Amino acid sequence: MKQNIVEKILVSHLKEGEYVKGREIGIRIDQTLTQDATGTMAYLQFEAMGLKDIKTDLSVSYVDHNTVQVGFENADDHRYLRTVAARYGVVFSRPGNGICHQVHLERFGKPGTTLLGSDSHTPTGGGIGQVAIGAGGLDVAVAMGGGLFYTAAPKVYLVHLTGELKPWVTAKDVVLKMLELLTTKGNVGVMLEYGGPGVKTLSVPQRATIANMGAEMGVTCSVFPSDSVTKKFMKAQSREDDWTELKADEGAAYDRVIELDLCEIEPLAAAPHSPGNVKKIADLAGTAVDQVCIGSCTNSSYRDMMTVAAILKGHTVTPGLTLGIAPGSRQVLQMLAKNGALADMIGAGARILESACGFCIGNHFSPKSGGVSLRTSNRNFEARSGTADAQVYLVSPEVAALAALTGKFTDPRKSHVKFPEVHEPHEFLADDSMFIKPTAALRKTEVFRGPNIGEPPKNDRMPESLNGEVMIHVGDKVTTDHIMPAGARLKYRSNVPKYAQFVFENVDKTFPDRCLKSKSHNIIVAGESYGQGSSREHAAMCPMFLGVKAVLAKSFERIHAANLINFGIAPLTFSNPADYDQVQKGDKLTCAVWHDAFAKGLPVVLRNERTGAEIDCVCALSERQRGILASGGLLNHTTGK
Ligand code: MIC
Ligand code: SF4
Repeated sequence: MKQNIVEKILVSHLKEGEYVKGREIGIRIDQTLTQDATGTMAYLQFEAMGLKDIKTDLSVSYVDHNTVQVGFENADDHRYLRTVAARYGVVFSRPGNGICHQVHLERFGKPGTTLLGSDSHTPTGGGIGQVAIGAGGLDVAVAMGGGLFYTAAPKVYLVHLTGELKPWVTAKDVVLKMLELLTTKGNVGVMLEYGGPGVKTLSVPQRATIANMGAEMGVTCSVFPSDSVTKKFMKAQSREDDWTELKADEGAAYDRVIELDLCEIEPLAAAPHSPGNVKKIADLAGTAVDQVCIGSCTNSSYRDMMTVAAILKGHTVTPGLTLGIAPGSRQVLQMLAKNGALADMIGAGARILESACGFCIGNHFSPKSGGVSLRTSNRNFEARSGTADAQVYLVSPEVAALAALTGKFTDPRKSHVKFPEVHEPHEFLADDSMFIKPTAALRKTEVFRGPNIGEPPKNDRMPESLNGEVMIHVGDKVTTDHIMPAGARLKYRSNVPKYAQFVFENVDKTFPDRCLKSKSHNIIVAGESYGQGSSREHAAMCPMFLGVKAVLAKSFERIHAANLINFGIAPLTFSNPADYDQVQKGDKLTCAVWHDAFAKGLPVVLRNERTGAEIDCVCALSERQRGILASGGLLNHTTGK
């Protein structure tokens, strides 16, 4: 049979199930990555499951999210992560080494392999030809221990690229165009494969930018072929031996083909407050800008940074505007330092930020009240920047750098700045000294647990019957940033009782307290695409801690639905979406056969005690998932509780 790239990788890793579209399959995971914000819980769960050895080819623990370190919490987390990695045989990437996705692409990503990461932008690895998938920490912990990763055999869309990008048009604009076409919802169960003659015109970091923001469309991953461009990149990273060719068979089939002519794309931006709210830079030109932030796992490669340096060189950032630049990795930062580009940035007045997530996760650099911030990152959800009324636009590094000089949105094609011709280097600076690689001696390390490290929370098995109350009724596209804010609250990630006090902080501050006091089983009612965005399993774990037993929504995003199941919360969808309007906050929803609905796969029907109406729910889960729910989550399920 003729296979596309996705099929080649998935079928060669298939260990359970039949490869039939939409059906659950179990695949072997070759590599895993974690970051510190999701990592502590992932390793605590790894330990709680009694796992002792890493069974993947490679597992890496990065520290890149919580590097601000106000208070002891983050530093203690870092020490736990370093010691637990040493103990179990995980590679540890020390703080300062860079953002997980950028560093993984540079040093570890291998074409044709599977990568599972506890971060929703793990699909960045698709730029180098990996099936790279984001998941909750618990799924990653299972994979580290040699367990399979379960997902539905996907629909595969081919994005057929032709032509070549014009000057000033970038990979960011390609993916914003894709977001305009596919939008941020309705793409669950889809993997994107890029192909066609346009692919060879894109470098690996450009491909990675495009694969990175597939997360914003809700696709499971995006994969590029591995070709001579990939080989060149890997050779320049001194990793030529890791290269293999990867291409679709001639005549391979796809569920949909999207034609995209690179010549026709123009500079774009995602306007507040969604990555899918795409506008033309030409139409925004002249709008005043207060802040510019360049970096994040989307756009912080060597070439991005060199382009920015070339634009800034010899100029000064306009008064009243602040420019922050965070090179994506220590490799990039060191190269900029050595070749003088860093001096050009500093000379222009840029504030050089650590090679970490920083501004992107709202950890620092929040804009002023109502400020317009241009960022090269991937998410502009309301309040994510740390300033509730800020207006965040997502743009290319080129557009960002120009705005820093002019103080306004500037169409680069009309500016007087010369287009910087920057090429990929023949040799990157490959210095792995900030990785701690596992050794037999390190396996004797004692694991350090500071006061911020709590136990993973436990859950009861599903109750026999549901005696529920709707504690909150929210609309469409509620993101995990709405459910579980990060930013200043991020430091409580390892302490669930504390972090749970902030569930829905920016939506309804009374939610946690009401849940804890309630005598019923708590229920969340939501619209379309509930749980968009981050993979943070705390958006399920903390509601579980608050006694939430079900989320009833019009639809769910993939990673969040899987996290809900892992933490024993039933993700139910309305059979009839109109029922959404018939349910109100405070309604009592009951179900006499609740546990058995999952244990035996019976239909789930809820009764609204206020109206007497019956609500038919869809609970389209595999037998494995129903078993997990009935047990009250994956930890109980695997430990036999
Ligand atoms: C994000 O971009 O929202 C994060 C922070 O990287 C998250 C992970 C997290 O919440 O720790 C993600 O994308 O999964
Ligand atoms: Fe870090 Fe931002 Fe990338 Fe998330 S999206 S991994 S916070 S840089």
